[in-house]
Amino acid sequence: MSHLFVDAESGMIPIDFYTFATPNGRKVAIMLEELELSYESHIIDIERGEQKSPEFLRKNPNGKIPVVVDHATNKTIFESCAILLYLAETYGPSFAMHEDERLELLQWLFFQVGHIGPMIGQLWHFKEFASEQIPSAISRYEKECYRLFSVLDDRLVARDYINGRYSISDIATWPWIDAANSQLGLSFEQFPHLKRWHAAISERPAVIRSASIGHHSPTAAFTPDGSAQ
Ligand SMILES: N[C@@H](CCC(=O)N[C@@H](CS)C(=O)NCC(=O)O)C(=O)O
Repeated sequence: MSHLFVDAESGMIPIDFYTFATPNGRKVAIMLEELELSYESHIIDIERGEQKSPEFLRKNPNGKIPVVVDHATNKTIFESCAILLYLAETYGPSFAMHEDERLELLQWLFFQVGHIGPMIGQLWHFKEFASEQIPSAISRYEKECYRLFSVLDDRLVARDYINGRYSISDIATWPWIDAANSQLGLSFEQFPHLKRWHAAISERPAVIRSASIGHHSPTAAFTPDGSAQ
């Protein structure tokens, strides 16, 4: 496994991670922690619109977190699943997939990007943030979220993880399922395999450590041994 440390001469942390405490930010936080990379996290307060500042738009023209700037390779990457793929391919041999696994992995990664995130995101909006309560919108998205829960539950009947072994499709999906359950009150009662998968990932040390990243606190830099700088 590649480890990046603070460059002794420049004192520079190789990876800058721009984030906020949301499911898309959490995915990348989990991955950085799983890989034990050295990085510095920077809060971009999306409630105050910091993601639309000219400086941030130069990093992501779509004006959303998360973004990773890797000074070791001189790359700036937006879109959380592109970041996961980049980190897996660049620093995570244990996350690399054989060619025959790759196509299946991509399908579940795109399933997360195209369905899980947007549907749970819409439910979140209509349940928590909309200026008026629209029961038909809440019921439409809740029904669709439970349908997606059942797709995942079926997939997990005969597998520990979405692609068999723990992979970036789990890392991409878990923060949304966790938020749907803990923030939006969606129940796992009818979905025992999803519940077991959720519980197993919740216990991973990297996932536990990632919970504090993106919340307002003094900017912290994390090193492979977990200490803050
Ligand atoms: N498809 C994007 C979605 C990113 C996204 O929606 N980020 C949200 C937070 S989870 C955001 O920055 N929202 C602020 C805004 O839309 O202005 C990804 O996966 O990175």
